[in-house]
Amino acid sequence: MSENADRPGAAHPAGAPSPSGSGSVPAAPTGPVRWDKSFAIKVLADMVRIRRMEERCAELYGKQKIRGFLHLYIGEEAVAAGSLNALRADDNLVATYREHGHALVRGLSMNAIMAEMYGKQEGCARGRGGSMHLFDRATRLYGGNAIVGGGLPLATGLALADKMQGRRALTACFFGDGAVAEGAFHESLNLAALWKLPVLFCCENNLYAMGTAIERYESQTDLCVKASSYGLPATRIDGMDVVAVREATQAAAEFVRDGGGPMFLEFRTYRFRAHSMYDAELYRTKSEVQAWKTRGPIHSFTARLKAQGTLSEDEFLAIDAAAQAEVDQAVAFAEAGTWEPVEDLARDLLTPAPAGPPGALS
Ligand SMILES: Cc1ncc(C[n+]2csc(CCOP(=O)(O)OP(=O)(O)O)c2C)c(N)n1
Repeated sequence: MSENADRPGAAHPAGAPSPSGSGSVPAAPTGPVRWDKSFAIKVLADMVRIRRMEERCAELYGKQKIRGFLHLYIGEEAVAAGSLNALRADDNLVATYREHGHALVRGLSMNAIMAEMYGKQEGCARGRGGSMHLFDRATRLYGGNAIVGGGLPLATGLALADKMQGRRALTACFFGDGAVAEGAFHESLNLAALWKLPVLFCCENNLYAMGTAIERYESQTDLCVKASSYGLPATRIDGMDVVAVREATQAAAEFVRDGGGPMFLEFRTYRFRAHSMYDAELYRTKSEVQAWKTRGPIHSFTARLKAQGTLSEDEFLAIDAAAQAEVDQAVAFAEAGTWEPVEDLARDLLTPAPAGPPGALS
């Protein structure tokens, strides 16, 4: 893996100094993993699949096979893999532009994701959305949203519809720390709390909004304080610890589904790559990034499983090889994909209503 520190056997210095930048680096998670082996391997494989898929996306971007914006999730995989493996298939999911991992864990095929990245019509949004707008009604993935905070009102509305229709499902809404500074965050939490809507607000706090550290744009950097001012329970979780993420999400999901109303989870995490593909990263030091990488979620989870004898190195290599093969297959699928014909371009546009007489209102 190109993120060398985050792989089995890589250097993992205990007690590495905290960076001078934003936030302190949590100690690497340790301790037993009390999951069935098959489940533990599924969660590990999900993280490895995300990592391998996105590493390839970065390469393909350099070759101009993938164009436009591309926001990688590398480093944050434990959040999607841990939380979405605690949800049910009939729960709704709303995410941001950094959503490739969420789509994959949700069950979209890597083929459909990669074809969408390429802009091919075999993609999950017929190639019209691209990286930031992965969408799939069959798995209840309601985007991929390029507007910071844009998913929160959508999730609140989905939950309102579910509540009115008596569906016992929740809507999990993922957003970055930057969204907490948006009006849409406050409007959504306010109404969701007032109407006791089944929304799980999942904040992926990677400590930066583009190149701005959280201390430089938030008056209150404890995001749980902000959320709980609306009267809903709010908890902070180590987002680099896939076990903690999954356990916390499962408990929260039960609370929300049982009619407890919305809940706010803040996952403290870190992106190892640039914000998007063009970013000189002048806002953080290399030592800060390195300190977080040594606590990478794939490395720490693998180390725990190995320490308790649940996973061997050969089994890890097999998971990794399967992920690489899946990526190869997805790239071949996207390469063989087709462009939407020009005559289809207006297909989803609404036909304008015939104009009435001047000044007429209907
Ligand atoms: C309403 C709005 N304002 C500004 C932008 C430009 N923008 C794109 S990403 C981003 C930073 C968001 O940071 P955060 O929510 O923490 O998510 P992260 O990228 O760290 O995952 C901004 C300001 C936007 N897309 N939408």
